[in-house]
Amino acid sequence: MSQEAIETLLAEDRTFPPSEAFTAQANLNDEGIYERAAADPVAFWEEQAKTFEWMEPWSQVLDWQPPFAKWFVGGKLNLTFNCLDRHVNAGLGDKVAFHWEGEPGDTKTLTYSSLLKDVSTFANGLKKLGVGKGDRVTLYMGMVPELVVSMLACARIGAAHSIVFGGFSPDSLKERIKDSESKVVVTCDGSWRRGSPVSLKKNTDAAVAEAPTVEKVIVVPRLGDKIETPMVEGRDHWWDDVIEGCSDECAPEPMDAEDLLFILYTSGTTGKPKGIAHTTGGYMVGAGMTTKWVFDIKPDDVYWCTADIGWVTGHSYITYGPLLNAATSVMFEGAPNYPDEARFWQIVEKYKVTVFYTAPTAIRAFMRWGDEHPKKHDLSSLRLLGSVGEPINPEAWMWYHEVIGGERCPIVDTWWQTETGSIMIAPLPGLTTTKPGSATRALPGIAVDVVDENGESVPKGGGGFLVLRKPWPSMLRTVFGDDQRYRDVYWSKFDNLYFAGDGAKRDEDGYLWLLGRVDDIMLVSGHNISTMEVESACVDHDDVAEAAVVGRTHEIKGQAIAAFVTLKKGVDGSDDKNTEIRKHVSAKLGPICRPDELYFAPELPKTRSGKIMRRLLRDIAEGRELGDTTTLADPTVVDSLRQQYEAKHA
Ligand code: 6R9
Repeated sequence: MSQEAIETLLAEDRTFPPSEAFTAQANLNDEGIYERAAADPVAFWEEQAKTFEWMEPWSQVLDWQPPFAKWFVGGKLNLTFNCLDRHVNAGLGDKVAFHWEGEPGDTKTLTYSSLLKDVSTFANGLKKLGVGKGDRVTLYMGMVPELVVSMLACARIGAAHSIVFGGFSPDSLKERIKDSESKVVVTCDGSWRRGSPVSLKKNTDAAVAEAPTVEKVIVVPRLGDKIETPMVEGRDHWWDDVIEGCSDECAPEPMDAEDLLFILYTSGTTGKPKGIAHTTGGYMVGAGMTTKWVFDIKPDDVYWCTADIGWVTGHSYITYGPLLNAATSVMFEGAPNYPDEARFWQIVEKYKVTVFYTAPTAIRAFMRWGDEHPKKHDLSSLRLLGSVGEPINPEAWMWYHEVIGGERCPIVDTWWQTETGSIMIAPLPGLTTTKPGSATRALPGIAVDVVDENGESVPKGGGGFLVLRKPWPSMLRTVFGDDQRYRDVYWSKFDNLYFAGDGAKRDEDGYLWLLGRVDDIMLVSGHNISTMEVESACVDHDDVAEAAVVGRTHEIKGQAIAAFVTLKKGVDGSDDKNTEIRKHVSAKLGPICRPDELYFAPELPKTRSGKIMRRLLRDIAEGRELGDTTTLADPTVVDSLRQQYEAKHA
């Protein structure tokens, strides 16, 4: 990192302490919790675990044989009992668990007692089809209530779910079904995508044709006669036929704390996707507690996480975390810009959403679409805002704070991963003074550090690799079926430290600034420069909506900086504008960080979960063949960028 760039970043002097009123009502408002947790993390997590209901107590809190952890050893529990029965037994049966809103505007209300019945009924249906404890079930569905019901039904009977995002191709689905050796696939006939019916069943058929472990396919009718749905005799069953005649009571299967709860595949830059394995007890404690602390969930809240359940954010913060806290949530099937760009704000107003959790990519899109959309709606119910998935640029943070939060809502920027299971770094909204762009500090009980190449902590003001020094309850236990890969990817860079793959910096106050994946850090004339900071400086220019920055090989400097920029609505991408933006970056971060090349792009290449794929831009900037593009949300985006790039370099 260049000295100028460090100084600029650390010069972020806007700070936002929680209001006294927020602190007074917050679930956590005693600063001492950090110290107590750090003094004895194992005892701290044991105390948290006791807030849930167990069928049998554990004999040991943590058995740590690096890098393999067992938490709450010998403890028995059922996660769905804690998500559902526990609340129904406490008299909350009529409380709304989900306000479900379909893309076309159809709605459903699921209460805690109705959800328990639906889960139990489908659990019995799965049993009838031969699914039992230890089996795996792949769920390839849209954002319909049956998806939540299916995941919980699996957990009810001790089968592990493996959810594959409904936007993935038949090939990706096939790979994941085969790796998990799933016995059953639950899918939908199709799903709505911006007003058009999209078939899911046909993709499932193509995948299952080459996945011999699958015995049964269960199909949820979402689109009905809007789409053609061929059924294979003997193998395929409609959802309604499966549950026909099933009892709505199903005793929760006693699960060992370390029994597999789910597998979720993450695709890295190379190799086949990794099946991240999470187990029952530790995951429950992590997802449950962080929801309570970070989102400050109260009985009257209406909480909305806009993620898809196909990603870990949806697992932990749509399904398990909120249900563990008896929360009322919104679950939304559609897109933020269909039928128009105000759809999210219309939903916030309709359900009087109080806690709202979304991603920087969405926030930057809202900024680009203009303030008029949120301004049309009453957002005064909001009291807390969250962000996840990528570093949030200070500019986007400020917009979120002002335009969506009306300057009154604390923002929790939450850093975590599929592998960590639950949030690791985030403000506690009643305690932490926030700074735009910083995820602030590790949660109580989480031992985050920033280290150099040798695994030594860097001093305040320095940057390096983000690591976790101690095991935590919701950590991944392994890569499904591949312990060696688990060691290699996460535990081999440093001895006994979990390496997250992200770069980070710690400022003089000890605040953490996430810099993105370490592969995305550039080396320009001997200076480490994070793509993230140059992007933030680009977005800081009034006309820029979004930016992606990569390094490309340069004979003299080692790497040269190339920036790909989308402009706000109505701004013209002239040569003058190009120079102006590059100068702006130079003025903010120092001349060393000034992009050598800047391209205007109508869209940036992103994964289906909204993360910018810099790897592909690097391929374009280096004039290389494009690597794997199967996880791209819109493959045409890279073709158009490549043409532009080649035209300029011809
Ligand atoms: C939850 C989720 C994990 C990667 C992670 C990091 C990036 C997530 C972030 C963030 C900066 C944040 N990331 N949250 N970077 N600030 N608040 O996104 O899981 O899909 O596994 O991605 O996402 O690079 O390593 P996953």
